[in-house]
Amino acid sequence: MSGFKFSVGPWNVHEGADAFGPDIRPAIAFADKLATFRKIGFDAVQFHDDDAVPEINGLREPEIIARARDVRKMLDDNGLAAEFVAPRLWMDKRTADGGYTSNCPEDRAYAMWRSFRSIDIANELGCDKIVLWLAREGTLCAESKDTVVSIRRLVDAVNKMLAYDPKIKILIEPKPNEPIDRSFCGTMGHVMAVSAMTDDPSRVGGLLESAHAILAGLDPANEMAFALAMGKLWGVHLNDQNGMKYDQDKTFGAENLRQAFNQIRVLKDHGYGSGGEYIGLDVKAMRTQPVEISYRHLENSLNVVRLLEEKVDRFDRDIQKKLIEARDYEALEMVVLQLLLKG
Ligand code: XUL
Ligand code: MN
Repeated sequence: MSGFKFSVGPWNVHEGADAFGPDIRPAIAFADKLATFRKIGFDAVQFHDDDAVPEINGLREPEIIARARDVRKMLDDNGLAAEFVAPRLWMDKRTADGGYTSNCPEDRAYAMWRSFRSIDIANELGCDKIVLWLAREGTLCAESKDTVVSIRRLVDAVNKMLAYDPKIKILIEPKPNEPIDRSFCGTMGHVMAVSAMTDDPSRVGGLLESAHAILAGLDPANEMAFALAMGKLWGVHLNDQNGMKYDQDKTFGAENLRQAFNQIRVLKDHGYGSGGEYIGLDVKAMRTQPVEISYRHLENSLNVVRLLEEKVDRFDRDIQKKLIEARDYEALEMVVLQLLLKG
């Protein structure tokens, strides 16, 4: 039994295409995904704007709202909530140079249009969180953008979203690179700094994805702790990653169990979830996985979280305290390794 509530995105069950090869599994209908999500233990769904309203660019605002309302009914029918809506600002030609920080004013206006529509959709789905994964907000050519101007543009875009809806919260999901080379918002420290620059820092927080922290050469649990210390960790994307290469979105704990243990430890120790926050997963099935068993990575990740919650409960805090007092960190490390190695 977990003390957490869990969420997942429809993109986490996918057709297996990667940068070097096409789809390899048939698509699973959105309605079927919802039913299976509920069955395997999820409480909520994460959305991109066009996960909820496909072909959004070709629709007018009332139609977008009507379609989002239909999705709300599907969620209700399955006993699921919506966690957040994220504008997908990386698939359209108009975001080739970024959205909020594009050099072209028309592109920036398009990015705002998608952001406002995401807020409209969130309102229909009954959630108050907008996630900004700033996919192309950075540079491919270092000299192509003025970074100072770009950071101000980013803050300006967030301010416009805050003004559009006085109840909406913005969660920035940092990532240091991919698909962009030099990201403007690569770590949780950047996110907290951007938050502080906005018109209402109390409504701008962070979502930490494990793999993104590892790609930045940082420890995911430490990154989570940084935002927790500021009361601003409002979402997580648990997954795993084998070193600093392409974004892998592996099953949580599959590469580094101790790092995974410490993420659950920091979340549990600091009451993550008590404000309604979800343990979100952002994991992808391997390309080799047959469609009939293409939810396995989600089930495995949920199981790893639950097993690590037990390990955190069994972590002997008295011994931890004594070894800290004795400054015997070698022994403390072994206590953790034994905890993880023994059944
Ligand atoms: C990309 C990534 C995204 C965001 C949502 O690396 O993690 O899926 O989580 O837009
Ligand atoms: Mn993510």
